[in-house]
Amino acid sequence: MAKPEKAGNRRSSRNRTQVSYLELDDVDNISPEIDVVKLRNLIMQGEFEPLGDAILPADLTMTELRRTGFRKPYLVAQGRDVEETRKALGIRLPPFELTTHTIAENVGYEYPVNIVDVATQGAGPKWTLGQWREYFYKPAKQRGRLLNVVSLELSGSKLAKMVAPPTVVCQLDLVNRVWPQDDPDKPQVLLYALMGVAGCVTDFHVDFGGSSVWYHMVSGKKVFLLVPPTDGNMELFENWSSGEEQLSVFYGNLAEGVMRVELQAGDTMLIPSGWPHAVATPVDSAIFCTGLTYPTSCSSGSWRSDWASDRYSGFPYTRQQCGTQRGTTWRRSRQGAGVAKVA
Ligand SMILES: O=C(O)CCC(=O)C(=O)O
Ligand SMILES: [Fe+2]
Repeated sequence: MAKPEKAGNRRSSRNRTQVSYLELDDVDNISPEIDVVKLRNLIMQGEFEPLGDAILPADLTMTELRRTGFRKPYLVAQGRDVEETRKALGIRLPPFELTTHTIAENVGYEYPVNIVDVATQGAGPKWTLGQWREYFYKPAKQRGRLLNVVSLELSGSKLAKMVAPPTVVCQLDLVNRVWPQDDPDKPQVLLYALMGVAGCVTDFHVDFGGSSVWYHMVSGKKVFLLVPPTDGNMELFENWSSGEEQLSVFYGNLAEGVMRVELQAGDTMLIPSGWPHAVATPVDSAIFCTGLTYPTSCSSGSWRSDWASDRYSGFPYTRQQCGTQRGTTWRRSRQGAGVAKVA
C-alpha cells in the first residue's frame, strides 16, 4: 500500500511565526493560529440556510444527477434503518464496527498518518496510526493540542477492499468510466478515512483537484457550511484565501447563499466539485469519504487548480481525465501520441 505523502497545509501562503508547542516536540511546521473557538461557534451557531430536504436513497441515481447537472450537494439521511439505506445506496462497510481502533488494527499500527493541527490548520506531528489511536482515546483534557485526521488514504489496504462507495458514485467516477480497466496504471482513487476528535474545525477550503466528494458518516456528527461556487463567491474566496485575512475574517460572512447541514451517523452527502466548505466536529467522529472526478468540474470552466487545498497529495491524472471532456477519450489519446502522467 502506498505511503501517504506529507500532510499538506490548506493555506501554504501563510507567513510563519513562532508559537509555542508545549505538547508536541516533533512539529516542524510553525504557523499562525486561528481562533478555533470562534470559528467553531460561527460554524455551529451562525445563521445559514439549511441545505434543504434529504433525498431518498433510491432517488440518488445517475438520472437524477443528469437532470440537475449535479449542481448542488445531495444529502441522504440514514433513515429508519441504516442498513437498508446503505444497501439502497450500494454502500458496503466492513462486517465489524468501524472505529479508530479497528481502522488502526486493519490498516496497521505502524502506518504513517497525515495529521492536521487544528489551530494552525497545517501539518501536525508525524505519527503512526498507533500513536493516533492512543491520542484519540485519551480523555479530551489529556490530549493537548487539538488534532484532526482528514486524509488517511486507504486505497490498497485490506480495509479498502471491504468498503464499496455508493453505486452512483462509481457510475459518476471519471476514472472508472474512462480508464481501461486492465491498465496497471489505472489510478486507485480514492478512499479516505477521517477521524476527528470533539472540537475540531476545518476552515473554508475547496477539495483537491476539482473533485467532487462523497462522505458517509460512520459515527459521531459533523456540521458543514457549503458555499455555492458562483463567480462572486469564488472571487471573494480567492482574495480571502490568499491573504492574512483568513485568520481574522470568517469567509462564511462574506459569501452569499451559504448553506448549513448537520451530518449524523449513517448520513451520506455528495458535494459537487469546487464548493468551498468549512466543517466543525462537535463530538468524536469517524467518516469515510472519497474524491471522485466529475465531468462538469472540467468542462464548466469553473475549476481553478490554485483554489484547491493541497492537503491531499493531489488528485491523480486530473488533466487526462479532463481531456475526455474535450471530445477525446483517454483511451484514444493514450493510443495516439501518448499522454504524460501528471499527478
Ligand atoms: O472533517 C473535517 O474536518 C474536514 C472534512 C473535509 O472537508 C475534507 O476532508 O475535505
Ligand atoms: Fe473538504
